[in-house]
Amino acid sequence: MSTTRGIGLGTGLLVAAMVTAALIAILYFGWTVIGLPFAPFDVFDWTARVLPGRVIAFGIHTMVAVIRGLHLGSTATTAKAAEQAMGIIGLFVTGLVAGTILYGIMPVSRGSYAVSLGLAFGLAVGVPIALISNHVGRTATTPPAANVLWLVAIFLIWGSVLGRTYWRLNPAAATAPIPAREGSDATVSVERIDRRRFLVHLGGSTAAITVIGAVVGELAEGKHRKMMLAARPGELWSSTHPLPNADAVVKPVPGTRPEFTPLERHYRIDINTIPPALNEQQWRLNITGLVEQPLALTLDELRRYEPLHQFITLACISNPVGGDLIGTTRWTGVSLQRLLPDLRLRPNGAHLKIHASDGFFEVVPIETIKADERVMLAYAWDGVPLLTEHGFPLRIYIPNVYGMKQPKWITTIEVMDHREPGYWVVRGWNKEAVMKATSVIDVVGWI
Ligand SMILES: Nc1nc2c(c(=O)[nH]1)N[C@H]1C(S)=C(S)[C@@H](COP(=O)(O)O)O[C@H]1N2
Ligand SMILES: [Mo]
Repeated sequence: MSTTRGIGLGTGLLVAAMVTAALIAILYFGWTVIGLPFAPFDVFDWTARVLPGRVIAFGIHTMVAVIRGLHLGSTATTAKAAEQAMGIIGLFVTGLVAGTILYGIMPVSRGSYAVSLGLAFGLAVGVPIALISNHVGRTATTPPAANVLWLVAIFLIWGSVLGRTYWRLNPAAATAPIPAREGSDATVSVERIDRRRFLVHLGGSTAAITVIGAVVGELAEGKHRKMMLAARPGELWSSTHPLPNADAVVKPVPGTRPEFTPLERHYRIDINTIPPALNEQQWRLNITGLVEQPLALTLDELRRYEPLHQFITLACISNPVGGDLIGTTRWTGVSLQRLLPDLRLRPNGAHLKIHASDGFFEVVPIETIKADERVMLAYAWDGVPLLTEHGFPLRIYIPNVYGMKQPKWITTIEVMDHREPGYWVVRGWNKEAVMKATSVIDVVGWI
């Protein structure tokens, strides 16, 4: 009854699934509790940047259609959750595939080879993931060297556990120390019990790690989220001021979407699984390129300029008619027209390239700024500093174009003598992205 390939593919997959699930839970725990990198999100974000724009557009379009078609709730929130799930599933499947290959080529003769082979697999999977994660660097708040060490170490452990387990589950290996008589029923049943016990043991410990990692991580995450949402309700401009249309004769029917979008209901769209968290103390608005003197402005310096307040409706180009990827709030910032003289451009400076911390960018002609004082660098929405997910500490407003041309999390303004296409235009999206007027009837009321 004894065979050389003693464990079936099903068992092999089960082992890889258990060990990879535990690995993901440990990464999650390390991220939420200590701030170490959560590789699945970083790798997802990297993929979203390198894939062709058409593929991404198709993905977004499909996701929006499915979320709307199935009434899955807020498009932006559901889409972000789906992206995060895709990142995690991506790592899980990578673990399954790598585990299955490892299992397929596992030598049965010597345990030490098995562990070395497992370690080699850990390196082969872990090193690229660590490099990509560090390159994107979105999730980690710990130093880069620590991040690479952590990820490589975790994947080495993953590989060695897999290697050892596959070898251990193999009857040829398991019986090696016992003088086994081929075909002896006694030996086979001892082996079976022993392997089953081993599997149960492995299942128990990986399940425990997975559950503890996920639960503790989730608790830590919940705390962060609450802290972020503690958006001082009394400080909101809208909580102490009537809206401009407050005493209009025509009143909207109940159920009509509000003309002013509550901050926590404003859609969020960007290329990040986790929004960049910039630190106000360390942050500067760098002015570089064709200027007499490079500058590094603090947020307070920008706030000292006369503020400009505007009610702005922002929409995503992926918003279908009647969709929820659109929102209106009161933006506060400094008009670029007002700021321009202080930037001291060289005579050939004709365009501003706006760089964001996530690699997003857009180019604005000086002409546009000179012609329209509404172009502004905004630091507040509804009277409070921008929320992290909406671009803290600084974003731009350019009238009449879709969100895809309006960087959040701005870090640098580079003065150039030529125009360049923006992030999404480079990826083949609409060049002008001029916002189309839309009108929606949310509910019909009658008297
Ligand atoms: N840095 C950065 N800015 C960005 C994006 C991004 O991916 N990165 N996405 C843009 C897109 S496509 C839209 S629709 C708007 C959405 O802004 P909001 O999330 O605050 O509603 O942000 C824009 N600014
Ligand atoms: Mo967008």
